Amino acid sequence: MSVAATSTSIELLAINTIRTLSMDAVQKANSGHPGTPMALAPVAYQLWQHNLRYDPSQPLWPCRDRFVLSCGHASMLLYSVLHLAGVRKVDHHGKLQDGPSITLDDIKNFRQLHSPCAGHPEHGEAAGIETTTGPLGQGVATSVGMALAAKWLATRYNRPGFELFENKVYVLCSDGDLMEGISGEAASTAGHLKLNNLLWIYDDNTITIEGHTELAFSEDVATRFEGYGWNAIRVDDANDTKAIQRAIDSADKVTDRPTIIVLKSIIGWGSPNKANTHGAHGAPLGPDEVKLTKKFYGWPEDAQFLVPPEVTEHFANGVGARGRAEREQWEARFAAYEKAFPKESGELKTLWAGKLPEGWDARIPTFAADPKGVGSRISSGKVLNGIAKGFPWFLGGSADLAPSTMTLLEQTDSLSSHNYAGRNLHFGIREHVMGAILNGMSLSGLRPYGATFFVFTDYMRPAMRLAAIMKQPVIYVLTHDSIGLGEDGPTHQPIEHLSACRAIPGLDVVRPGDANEVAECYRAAIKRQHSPAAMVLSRQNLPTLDRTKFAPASLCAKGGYILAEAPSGKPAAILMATGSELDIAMNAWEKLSAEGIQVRLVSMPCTEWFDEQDEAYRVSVLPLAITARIAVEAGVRMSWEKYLGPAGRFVGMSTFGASAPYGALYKHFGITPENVAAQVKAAVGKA
Ligand SMILES: Cc1ncc(C[n+]2csc(CCOP(=O)(O)OP(=O)(O)O)c2C)c(N)n1
Ligand SMILES: [Mg+2]
Repeated sequence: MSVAATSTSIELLAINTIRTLSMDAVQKANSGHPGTPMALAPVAYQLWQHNLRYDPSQPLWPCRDRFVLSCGHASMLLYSVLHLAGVRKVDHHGKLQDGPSITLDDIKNFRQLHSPCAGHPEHGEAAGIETTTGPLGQGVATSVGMALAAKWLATRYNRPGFELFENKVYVLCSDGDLMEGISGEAASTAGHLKLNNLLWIYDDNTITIEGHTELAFSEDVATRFEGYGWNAIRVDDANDTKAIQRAIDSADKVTDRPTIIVLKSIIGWGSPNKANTHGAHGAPLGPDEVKLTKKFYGWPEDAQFLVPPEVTEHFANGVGARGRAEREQWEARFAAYEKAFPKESGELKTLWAGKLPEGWDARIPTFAADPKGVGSRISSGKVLNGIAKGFPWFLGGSADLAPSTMTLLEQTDSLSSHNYAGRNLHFGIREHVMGAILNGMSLSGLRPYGATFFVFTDYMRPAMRLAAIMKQPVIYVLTHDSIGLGEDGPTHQPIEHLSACRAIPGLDVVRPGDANEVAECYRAAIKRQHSPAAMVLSRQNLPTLDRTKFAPASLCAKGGYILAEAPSGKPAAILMATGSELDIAMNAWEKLSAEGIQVRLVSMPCTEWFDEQDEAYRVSVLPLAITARIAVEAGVRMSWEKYLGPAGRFVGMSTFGASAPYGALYKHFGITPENVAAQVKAAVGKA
């Protein structure tokens, strides 16, 4: 390979600045991956300087192109570019600040506490980090949601002569990204949906941590992607910015497919010690090799964190000036659009402000008391539809289970390559990428939900975890939430999943106990704009409680509340339950009350919300003095210890379930009003 086959000297200087900043930061931190930033500096330069519609002075311009570094271990590449491009700082509320998003000092503090330059790019730490990456495969998968959101917004809001949304999504990805199965789900989906606004650039460097990709990866990636319905282009030299530009230009002309550019590169390019190119994955080069490499680049050997002023100026005159002009043109267009389309522009402004539309919850139904009741998946379906009517950018779908998860929105269309404005999404049987697509949509301002059986959160958990890390208010609609699903048996019966989901910090795990709790829990969940929520719903019918006799369901917003007090007002025990076990606990409460045993019944649809309440409220519901505490939940005990205390008792599951009608299963596993009542009696010493 040439030093830089066709780059001009200022380009080469800019590219080498990215490289040396990355090398120096990794060296100073004595940790991180310099080799990939060194190899990918030319393509990153080319994308930012000549292609991205991105105004560094307005990094949250909603119609910007998105750049995703899926190989998050190469984070210094992103930080170097954000610094050099002069991306401006934005605070945690999205307000522009003076000064740069990434300062040179931040780069000097790469991987140190409180530096926005974390080991892997963390969305929210600095403007320009469009999504959190690091778990390989998540970035490429999230990019599909971003591209889809751009298409949805364009189809819904563009008008002839007012092309507001034309944005694209550019992704750099690595061998690891494409080895991970989620990339297959993502590419399959993007190909099916013909997302021509999506471009992945695959760093085909034939090396991963253990060595040559021959060890574990031998497919022909271009052919694989052609099979997915993608356009595949090969570029043989990662230093050849002209060839890279030709490939991008040809991708631009393809109207019916996403594009992957398979870009051959040499990791640690420029480092003279070939043996070390392997080590360059996860290790700094070492001071001697840094010097030799700088010499090779024609760089002052002893200079560190050197940013030649002409490079800063070059970026300002490039992406800076171009991006600003594009954004200003767009703003003029939007100003005209506002006059011509006040309703649509009003919606967009609300969406961009991250606000809920006025009256969004006015059509959430309330449900009449009904001893037979309905499955909470059914009431969930009604509530989702009620919300959707007043919330235009609330949309979602299921991983091929809509008839079971009840997530189909009436009066709207399916989203497809023929109609990107549809609001019923069909993710196919691809839970993992569904989770990531929801993240990408949410990062683009939409309010998405995705549905599957609760047990299959195992297939989606990595993306749920990232939603929580990124504080994205994604909604998961998770039905068939326990042994209550019955005959499908242990593979389909979640046991540990409530506790496993509660273990994810920042994920609201919500398990409403009747139809009105479903309604109020959705109302509370949607209002929370900085945390994802898992709505955990039953297949089987749950009686709709008579709220004239019991506390109002609106108390669900507090996470846990006294549903029914001990008749004397002086409880000797507290009975807690969630979801489908609320009815079982209610039955036990009635039995015990009739026998004169004083027990308080607490409905606890969301422990995360409850834990957020002030202490006065929490102890008013769970007084410290009452140590006779019993929890009922058709899952494992793990997440209940904090409420149960040492004297607590738990009625639930400790093994996998079984295949049988659900009534038989509840009996078999002892989750019955009789057993609950017996446990309460034992706890208060009246057994
Ligand atoms: C899901 C996941 N598994 C494992 C890792 C740990 N890891 C970081 S980089 C890497 C492989 C690097 O190879 P490649 O993806 O080809 O990137 P390159 O080193 O070529 O930049 C691995 C396994 C990870 N980040 N994510
Ligand atoms: Mg590699």
